Amino acid sequence: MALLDSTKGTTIRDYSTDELVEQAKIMRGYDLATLCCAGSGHAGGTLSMMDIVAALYLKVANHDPKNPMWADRDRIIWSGGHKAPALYIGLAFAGFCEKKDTALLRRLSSPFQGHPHWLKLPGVECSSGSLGQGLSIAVGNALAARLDGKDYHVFCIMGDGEQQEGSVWEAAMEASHYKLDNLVAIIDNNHLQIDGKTEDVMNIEPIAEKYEAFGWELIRINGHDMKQVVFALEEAKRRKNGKPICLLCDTVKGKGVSFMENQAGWHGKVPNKDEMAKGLAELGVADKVPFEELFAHAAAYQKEVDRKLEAKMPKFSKNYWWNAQPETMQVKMKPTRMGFGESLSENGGDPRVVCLGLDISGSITISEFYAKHPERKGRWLSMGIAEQSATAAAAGLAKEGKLPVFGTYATFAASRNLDQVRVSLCYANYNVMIAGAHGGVSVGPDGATHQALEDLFAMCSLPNMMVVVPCDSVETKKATTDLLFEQKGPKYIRFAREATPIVSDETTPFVFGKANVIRFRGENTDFAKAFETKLESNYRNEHEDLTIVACGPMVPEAMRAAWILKKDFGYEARILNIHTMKPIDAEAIIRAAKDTGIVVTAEEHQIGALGWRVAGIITESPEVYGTPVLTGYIGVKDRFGDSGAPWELVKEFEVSAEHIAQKAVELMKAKKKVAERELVEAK
Ligand SMILES: Cc1ncc(C[n+]2csc(CCOP(=O)(O)OP(=O)(O)O)c2C)c(N)n1
Repeated sequence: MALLDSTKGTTIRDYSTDELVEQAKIMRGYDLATLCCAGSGHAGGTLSMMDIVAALYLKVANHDPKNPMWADRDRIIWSGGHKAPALYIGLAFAGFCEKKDTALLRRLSSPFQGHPHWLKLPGVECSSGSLGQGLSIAVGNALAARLDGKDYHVFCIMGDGEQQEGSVWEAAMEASHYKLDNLVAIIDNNHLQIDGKTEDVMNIEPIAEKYEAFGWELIRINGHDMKQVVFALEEAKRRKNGKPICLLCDTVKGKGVSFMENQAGWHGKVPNKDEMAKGLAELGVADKVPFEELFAHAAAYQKEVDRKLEAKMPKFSKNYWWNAQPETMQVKMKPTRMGFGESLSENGGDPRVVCLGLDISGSITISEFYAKHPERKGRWLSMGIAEQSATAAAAGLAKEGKLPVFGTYATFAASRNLDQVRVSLCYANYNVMIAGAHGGVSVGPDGATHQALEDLFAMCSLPNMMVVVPCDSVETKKATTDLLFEQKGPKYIRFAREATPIVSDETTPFVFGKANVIRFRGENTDFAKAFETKLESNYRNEHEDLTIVACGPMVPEAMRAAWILKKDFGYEARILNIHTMKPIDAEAIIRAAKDTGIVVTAEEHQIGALGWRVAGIITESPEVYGTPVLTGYIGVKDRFGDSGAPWELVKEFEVSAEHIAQKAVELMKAKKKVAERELVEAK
């Protein structure tokens, strides 16, 4: 069977093997062009999958591009959501959407999110991006088919590295327990993942025997031999012997582009224009991929995104955006994550320190632990893509007196493994440091699945857990060192991927659990020098008009807001840098609330982790009873993230200085009204 017209029951088109080979080449060309256009994404694994995608979407799967929700369609679940471009191109070539629209990959509000979202694009079967969940979805889907008496098939696409997630094996067990012979797992066995060779990161072999031992039927093929691919997929649909089928496809990461083939470095990298041109030439499809048209289409879409974003930004007397004024308030930017790596590099000599890798080591800088110190390699423990087990393994190491440090995307470091963090680390009160990297919306084009916007709720809610959210790379380094050696117990440090302003230096105080006050003192060519920072306990009330309580990358935004408020409105703002969210400096918050009567909180997170905690401190403090305090919250407003450039998302999710300033002005107006009313009532 093939592409169908579901109403007439007729075949739309049946591709020959040669035609599929040709289509796969062109699809690879589109992959290069759309990735180049997006400026980020995953080249290696999308290229290794493309022959299978061509066979599945254009020939083997029963589906109808004009009727994407046709009840009898075969379901294709992409468990490895990072290969979204291959999915989008498969859909486009099958006719579910326009080919040129795949160039909208990773742009704000686009249906072509960095990781697939089924609510945005017809034909996408489920939302994914957090590895190791797809096979369970597929099991549920296959069980539903049986309950409904339907005879469609469910295909589930996974990577070989992904096999390291324990949940894959829970699903594998369920599939054979329920004899799901309507389920086909497809493994893109390209032998590479982010940190290197799968066998080095965490050996999954003997993978074929493992599936067989779990009660699956195993078919092993060359995933680039179109005849074998089509035959195996069709055979998987034919076989009905009460066993789920695992199609183990031996592939080459980066297949088709010589300089990308078998290179781990091309996992999460995209070609520049020259590399794209070279790749298209090697594939022999330069004349079949209208890359200029694709780029123009994306540019037109982007123009509209820019216009909408600009329209929704609060306006002030001039443009106060970062480095927008040529002569004044210039700031340097550096990713906060760098501070984490610098501290580990400096402090990793302590023999108690052990670092656990979760296959994202370079990007979150935890690999700095051993990068210049090969002698530390024995204390570097690669755990693969297995956040839950690694968390509990860290507990085991801590139990014996080690100082374990592990980290990954904040959403996988604090949510995926939440029960392990709760019971194995926090309840037992073990001395383990968790790095929640790439936190907040500023992680950018990867999209909602990778934007940790709820992690601080979870981490701050756990007894014994300490939580630090530093404001820049300098503070991240200090906080990492402090947490590592001075604070004993479970601890969570959260930092961002994007380069953010450096607003502190070596002399800036950092005392765990104690807030800093930051005050705008007048414009300076150097943004950081326009401010004075003091430990809050050393600060004397200056009777400011309002307070901004901020943490993490919102501290620099709060500083910029203080600048706007002073220059445009003459308002003085006291900024509290709450780098330690737990234990929080309640005294500093109470003093600020009493002194200023207005408290605006600013967090790059769902509103509440900071905002509601601060409000709670104010409302339950007898010292503030009788003092009117107006509160406002800046943060993400109960919605999931989106793909987009980091600074676009700061605007889209309304977590910029301009939004803080706007809220402060609104509260100042309210404060004045209250004062006027009180005056009238007094008369
Ligand atoms: C739960 C989870 N942990 C970590 C990641 C980050 N991540 C994205 S892709 C990837 C490597 C995947 O390797 P593999 O499954 O072999 O895919 P391929 O090499 O074929 O791209 C990792 C660790 C993630 N998306 N989800």
